[in-house]
Amino acid sequence: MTSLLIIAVLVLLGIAIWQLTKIFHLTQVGSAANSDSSEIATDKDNSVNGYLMFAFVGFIYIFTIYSLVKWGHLVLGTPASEHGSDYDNLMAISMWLIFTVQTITQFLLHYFSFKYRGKKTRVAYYYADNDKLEFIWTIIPVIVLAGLILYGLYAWTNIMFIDDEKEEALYVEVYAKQFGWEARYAGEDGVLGKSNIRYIEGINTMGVDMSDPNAQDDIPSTVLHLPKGRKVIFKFRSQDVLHSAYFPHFRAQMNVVPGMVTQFGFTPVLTTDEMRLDPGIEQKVANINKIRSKKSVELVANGEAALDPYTFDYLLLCNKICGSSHYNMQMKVIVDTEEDFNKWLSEQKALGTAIKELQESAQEEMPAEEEVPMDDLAHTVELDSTMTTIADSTAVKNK
Ligand SMILES: [Cu+2]
Repeated sequence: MTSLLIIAVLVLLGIAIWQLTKIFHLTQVGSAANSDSSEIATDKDNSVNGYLMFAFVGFIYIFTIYSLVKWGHLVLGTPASEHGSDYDNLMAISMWLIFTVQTITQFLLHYFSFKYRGKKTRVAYYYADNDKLEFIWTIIPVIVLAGLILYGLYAWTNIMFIDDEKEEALYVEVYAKQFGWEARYAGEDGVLGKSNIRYIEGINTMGVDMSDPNAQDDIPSTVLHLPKGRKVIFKFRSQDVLHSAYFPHFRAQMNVVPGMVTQFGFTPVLTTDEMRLDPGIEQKVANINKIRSKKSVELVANGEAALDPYTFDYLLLCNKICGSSHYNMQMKVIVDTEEDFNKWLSEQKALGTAIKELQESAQEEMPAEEEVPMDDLAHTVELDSTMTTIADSTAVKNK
């Protein structure tokens, strides 16, 4: 509210000054100081504008250098996936190209505006066209852009190509909803069971179709564990609105669309522990902890608890503004060695087992006459023809 008032006061002040200058101008009409009252620019006006052009290009250069020095360290650093370096390479080439071209063209634009600024004695030179010149300034961008686009397409197909025949790939479903993520591992059969929003019930929060034999060994998880050096193929589903699964450290992002399955695959190359030892990450962590300890001093002074020190973890973030808590829609990603990953996975409970156990314990607690049917989850809905189509379209087929 205070800032709104300040803005209103500043706007009103601006209007007042503007009106005052108008009144001042009106009082000067006819006086000697304002003899040249025409709207046509004089040599002096043109000179001032010419030098301002120079000043502006100087400002652009200085601000660019300042930005690079001040914020340059905020880039992501070492990529943690196999395709990450290709991606970074493409980004670096594009950025350097744009940077160089813009530095040169901005200088030329502003320099010529200065050099050929208006003068009473100067007459414009009539120059119709020059085929050779036009050919040169058309063909150079064509060649450069074609090269860049071809390289981009090559990198894109390399990154996006998923070989479904590869046996060793790990299939993981990533399920998005307002405002969080869940993961489901395909289990021993390597096939994710069918799923549909209509099957969501109790602990079956992802709507897995428990009548599908492939679904029995599926493993749900609230933390995304990934093995280092093994291709992981993600199948994305959304429960409600459009989300976007964004793994910044792995240079990966894919839209998560309700009613369909999207996919993306990458191979992690650095475990969480290895990434924590990366000099860039160590620097970032030190920075964050410096800010946190400063903040903690304030908090403690106000009688509140101090902040915990930060340790690095990979994150899966939502990168589509999907509602009020979008900013906090994230899931921890842990990259382990293949051994540690397999050990972790073997300790997890399959969804089929978890549901069965829950039903059994519920049955024990209930009196004998009120028996809970064992296939309670399997017969949740009798599918009509439309719903079968939906279920088929969202069914995840891996093999
Ligand atoms: Cu979201």
